[in-house]
Amino acid sequence: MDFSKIKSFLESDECDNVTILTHKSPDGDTLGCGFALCYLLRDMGKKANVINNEPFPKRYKEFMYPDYEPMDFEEKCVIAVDIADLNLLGDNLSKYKDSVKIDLCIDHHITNKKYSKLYYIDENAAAACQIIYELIKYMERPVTKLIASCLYLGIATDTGCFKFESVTPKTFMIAAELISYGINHGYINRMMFDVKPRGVIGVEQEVLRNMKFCFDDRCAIEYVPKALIDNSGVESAEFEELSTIPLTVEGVEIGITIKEKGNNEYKLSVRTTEKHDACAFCQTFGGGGHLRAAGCQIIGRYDEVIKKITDRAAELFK
Ligand SMILES: [Mn+2]
Repeated sequence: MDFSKIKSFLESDECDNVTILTHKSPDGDTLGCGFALCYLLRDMGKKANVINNEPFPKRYKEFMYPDYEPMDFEEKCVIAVDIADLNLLGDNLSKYKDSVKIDLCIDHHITNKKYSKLYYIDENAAAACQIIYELIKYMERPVTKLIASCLYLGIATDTGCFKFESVTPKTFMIAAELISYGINHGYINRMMFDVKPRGVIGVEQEVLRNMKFCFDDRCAIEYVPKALIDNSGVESAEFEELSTIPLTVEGVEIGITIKEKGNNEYKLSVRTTEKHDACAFCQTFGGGGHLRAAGCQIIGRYDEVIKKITDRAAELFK
């Protein structure tokens, strides 16, 4: 798949009244793609909306959708961004889980299921927002300051503020061009990576206190009970960075975060150093993602879940 096909599709009459799908528990990358694409299409005179399983997080509002209003139309076209698997849409968007309904998918996950009619997948892109930027340039459409802000935020957050090994010269080149549109990148970085609500600190204290180490301290596991998040008074998007904590401990090669989602329902986030493949780890449980950061869902009693995870980790430390 190349940009020329995507360009002609986006310019065609077929591509109007567009619903843009973003993944559940939305992060900066999926929303950055969604809104940048939405503003691009609206600028081309088309009708487009972004939708998500949950309300859009307040955390990203000033940078991505300060004045966003959904448009009224009868949907003709559906585009998915940063979504590897239609299961990641969430229950409220389940009517889109039928792959014939998805016209185009733009993504950067190696584990993308290629569920759409058209797709553009570049697993070498550090963030899906990187692809959207290249696409807008390819189409010779204007990059507004708001579009630049959406895309910069998506790239910064998906790369841990340009720290991950997924970052390439192209990532920096694109980021450099994006900051030339006058966005306040220093402020975005500070709000995304340094500043957190008081409620998050309370949750981190609790989670750190109970962090478990195993396999000669090469694996760290933190557990986040649902009640802890619910009682924090902070929206869940603010806990995006929680899963990076275990790997910050010296000597840890695999950092695992277990978030309780419901009764016997857990979401795993796995982060690894260059010694291990986080994606392969999560694929064992039906999930996926990237080489150093991946996720999956596990159903079962907590003790069973812990056993499954440690058994899987044991294979790596044999
Ligand atoms: Mn992404």
